[in-house]
Amino acid sequence: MSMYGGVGLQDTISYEGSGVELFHDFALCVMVFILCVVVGMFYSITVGGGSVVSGYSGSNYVEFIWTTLPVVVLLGLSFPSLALMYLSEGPPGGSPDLTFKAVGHQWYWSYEGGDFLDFGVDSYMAPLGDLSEGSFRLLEVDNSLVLPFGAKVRLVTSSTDVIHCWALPSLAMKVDCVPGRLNTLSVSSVSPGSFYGQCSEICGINHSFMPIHVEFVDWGTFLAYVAQ
Ligand SMILES: [Cu+2]
Repeated sequence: MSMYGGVGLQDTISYEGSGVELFHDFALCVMVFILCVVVGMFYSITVGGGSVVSGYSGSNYVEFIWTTLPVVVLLGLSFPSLALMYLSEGPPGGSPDLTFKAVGHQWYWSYEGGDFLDFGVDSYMAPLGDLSEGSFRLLEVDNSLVLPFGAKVRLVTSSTDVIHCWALPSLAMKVDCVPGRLNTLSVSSVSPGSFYGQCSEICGINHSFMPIHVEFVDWGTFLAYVAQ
């Protein structure tokens, strides 16, 4: 369990998600460094009487540093950020093992399997009366999305009415479902398990009641599920 699991956040289960977690840590380090420098300078100028900065008035050297350093920092943040953005849309040139479609409706999800022509389920939030002990209130659904773990799954999202957002924190993933548009994202888990998310776009009165439940299972279980 990473430090995020320790504070109650969900651990990531994909390579892309681990990349996002690493990038977050890196950006946080950069921000803490900048904060320390700014606080140090502020302290030096006010309480310290400006002893550190005295003698640098009109210095070309200092102006060069404070112009180029932010550029270097921004470039250092932009490259891993762009790399992650492209990575989250799937491996470059790599063909996915499976394609699934998640369509948002007011207020439920429907899933279609592009490789299994007659596969399609509607996924509604399970009513409170149907919950058993240990299940999650407002997060359980009647039909969850079952996917094989370790497979490269391409998820295509869209919507039939308003903008929804298919979000799964364990995959560090959040993609808008826009009517008349297809957005693509790569969904792959390195471990089996049950993961929960919610619609993350304020989409109407029952916005909070369209949860997402993805189960990552082995290929045998997946094929048996699809064959049903
Ligand atoms: Cu929604």
